[in-house]
Amino acid sequence: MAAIVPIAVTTTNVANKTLTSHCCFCSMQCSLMLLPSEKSPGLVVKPSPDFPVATGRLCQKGLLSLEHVLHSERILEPLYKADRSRPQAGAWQQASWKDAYKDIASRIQEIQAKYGNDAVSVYGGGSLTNEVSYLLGKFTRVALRSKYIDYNGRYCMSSAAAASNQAFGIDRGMPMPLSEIPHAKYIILAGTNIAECQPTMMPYLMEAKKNGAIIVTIDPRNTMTSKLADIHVRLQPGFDSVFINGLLNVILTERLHAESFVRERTVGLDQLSETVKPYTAARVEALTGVLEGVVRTIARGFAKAETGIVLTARGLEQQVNGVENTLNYINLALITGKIGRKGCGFGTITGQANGQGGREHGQKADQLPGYRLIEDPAAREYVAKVWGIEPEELPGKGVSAYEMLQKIDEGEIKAMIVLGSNPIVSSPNSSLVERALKKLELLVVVDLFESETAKYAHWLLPGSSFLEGEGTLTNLEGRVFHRAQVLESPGNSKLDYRFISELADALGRGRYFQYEGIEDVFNELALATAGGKADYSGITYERLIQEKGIFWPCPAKGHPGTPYMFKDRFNHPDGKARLFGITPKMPAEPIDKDYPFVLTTGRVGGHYLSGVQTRRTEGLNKKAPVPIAEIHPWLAGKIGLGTDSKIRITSRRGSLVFQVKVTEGIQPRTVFVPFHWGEELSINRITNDALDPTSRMPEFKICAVRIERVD
Ligand SMILES: Nc1nc2c(c(=O)[nH]1)N[C@H]1C(S)=C(S)[C@@H](COP(=O)(O)OP(=O)(O)OC[C@H]3O[C@@H](n4cnc5c(=O)[nH]c(N)nc54)[C@H](O)[C@@H]3O)O[C@H]1N2
Ligand SMILES: Nc1nc2c(c(=O)[nH]1)N[C@H]1C(S)=C(S)[C@@H](COP(=O)(O)OP(=O)(O)OC[C@H]3O[C@@H](n4cnc5c(=O)[nH]c(N)nc54)[C@H](O)[C@@H]3O)O[C@H]1N2
Ligand code: SF4
Ligand SMILES: [Mo]
Repeated sequence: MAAIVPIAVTTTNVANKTLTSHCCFCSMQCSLMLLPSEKSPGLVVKPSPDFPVATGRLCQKGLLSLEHVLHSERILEPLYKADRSRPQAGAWQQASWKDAYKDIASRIQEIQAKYGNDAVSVYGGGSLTNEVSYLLGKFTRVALRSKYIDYNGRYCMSSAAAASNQAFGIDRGMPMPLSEIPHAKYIILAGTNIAECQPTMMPYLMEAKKNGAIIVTIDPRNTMTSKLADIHVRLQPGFDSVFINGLLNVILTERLHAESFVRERTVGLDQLSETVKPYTAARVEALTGVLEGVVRTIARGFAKAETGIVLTARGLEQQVNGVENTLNYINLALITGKIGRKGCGFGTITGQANGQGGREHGQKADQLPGYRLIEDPAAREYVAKVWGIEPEELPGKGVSAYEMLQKIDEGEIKAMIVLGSNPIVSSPNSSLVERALKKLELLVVVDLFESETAKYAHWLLPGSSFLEGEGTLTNLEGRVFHRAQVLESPGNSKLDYRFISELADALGRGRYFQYEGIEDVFNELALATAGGKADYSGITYERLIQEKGIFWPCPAKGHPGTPYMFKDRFNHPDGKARLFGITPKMPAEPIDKDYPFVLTTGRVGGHYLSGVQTRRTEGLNKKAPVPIAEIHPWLAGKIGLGTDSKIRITSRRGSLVFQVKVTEGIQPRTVFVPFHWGEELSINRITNDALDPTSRMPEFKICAVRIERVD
């Protein structure tokens, strides 16, 4: 590791002797400490017992998280491309922040004068703190006065959020803390690979197992997580709702449902019962290949278990039917009465570091802080008052992340500021994204590195890493916590929140962005959320530091926070949850004779998302330097795969070649490819950009492909 960035330790933490922070990667948000070390770079990361979530544990990514922060490729100065017409071709030139602001602001003003305010857009991320997420939303509406903002969480939690809102009237990924898991006697894990994606959650599942829990995993692959399972259901991607209807059918026909809970706390049973009637266990076996007996065993086991938990993640959510799939898993938890009491709950596992908080404070196209809807007159009035503007000055709702990229391609959006995302690697059908980025008159990327997206930028500005930016985040359980600053910003890099305020100033809107420090931003955020669904108004930095985290909603100063929601009521006005009978639909691109196999995509344990950080971490990259496609021996035989062969995967959008691993542990018609790489190793060049009609989530998990041997 070439550590050329000088490390300066600030006074913020010296008082504590050890420097503590939280890992920048997944939503577990494990706490870590930086201890002095003899070895370069002079600090070493150790797990910290300081945070009651993953006490004393870090996975490989957390242990190595310092490496990218100090990496020699960190961007340390504002950079620009002189040739504005073809930025991706020229070399970077260095500039001062003053010149950067001047040029960016004047180009934004020119573009807005010519095409209107909405021609400038913002694309945020779920790794950013609550404060930065909040400021990005405010900046777009108040400084740019544009309706176009969305963020990478659209690709992550949007189906889960829509389903939770429909069923429960509120979206907190896990409405109960992780500490409920060990009390569950039956646990269903669907489309979630916890062992690789939230490794420090595994001890909770292991403890449950020790306490006698049955664990069922539902996934097209036998994963590291399914090793823990008593039953693994190996489904072809796209069949979750068929399978769940089978479970619901057995439970309802055998009258195993929780009658009084369903009567008192839910509405919609009749419609649900009608819908699932045709899905007998025998029919589900015929449709999915899952044996009738297995359907019955799981249905009876879960319904009769004294306590139980259902957890879902992207496997079934990143589909055009992602909202409906999630709703069907919620049905299962509701009709069996497994919500609202000890050892029970339904949760969808949030992905990114601040995937929960990042979706609450106005980065989403249709939302204002606290989950308020931007088209709700009362919400507009309240937030406008907090921001010191008139409600009429607030724009309306924009469109989802991928649709913004489409609008660039169509010519409606002319400029974009990307902060905390790498959309050319993480968006589906990325040749459209490439074409769109090339059309932009102004692309500003604020990042730690020259990401694949930054290669198309006119300006690449040095942002702040997790060790530099103080702020608050909200973990997968809805626990808000404070993350201290540990290092000074290296070189001429800048705290993300300062960049946003200073650019607002350059645009002549600085009076709305006057903050002494980050705590000021939080206090304004807390006020803006008061009375909203995600209410932070009782939270202060002082409390967060003293209490080591507070669960929202926390609507008043002395309020203890809400670790466990839905004990007595759900968030719909009548207090009841909604059941939705789901008639399973086809994926956008079903297999056919030309494209006879299903491509699904996801993650490996050692890399994170678009890989910009983890591909620069030697210890992680060594283990997985390139993506490996997984196929079944049956499929390998069919294409005549030899020991040294690679495979070519072709979808309707293009063709890519991958190294291959043959494994019994995958559904025979399915090929799995991780998405952490760019350019010709980026699987998103060939994924499908069909969107869920409600959540606008792309169908990352299913597209039809052809597979050939390459020697
Ligand atoms: N190591 C690592 N950890 C991470 C991340 C990372 O990039 N790397 N990213 C973080 C983020 S942002 C997120 S969102 C989470 C994601 O966490 P997960 O959702 O757990 O991760 P994925 O690998 O995308 O998908 C999970 C599983 O879904 C399965 N699957 C595919 N299609 C289907 C289907 O139709 N039905 C069902 N039931 N399963 C299906 C896949 O085989 C895969 O094993 O992880 C977080 N943690
Ligand atoms: N095929 C396929 N595609 C997928 C998925 C899938 O399962 N399959 N999953 C989707 C999901 S769930 C997600 S969440 C998205 C994520 O997709 P992306 O948002 O593209 O992923 P990241 O790699 O987190 O991008 C973050 C970028 O911001 C930078 N960065 C990190 N922290 C900071 C910070 O604090 N400040 C600044 N200024 N920059 C920072 C990083 O260096 C990196 O370049 O990918 C989605 N795409
Ligand atoms: S489990 Fe998640 S938060 Fe914890 S160390 Fe690993 S990547 Fe970081
Ligand atoms: Mo995600």
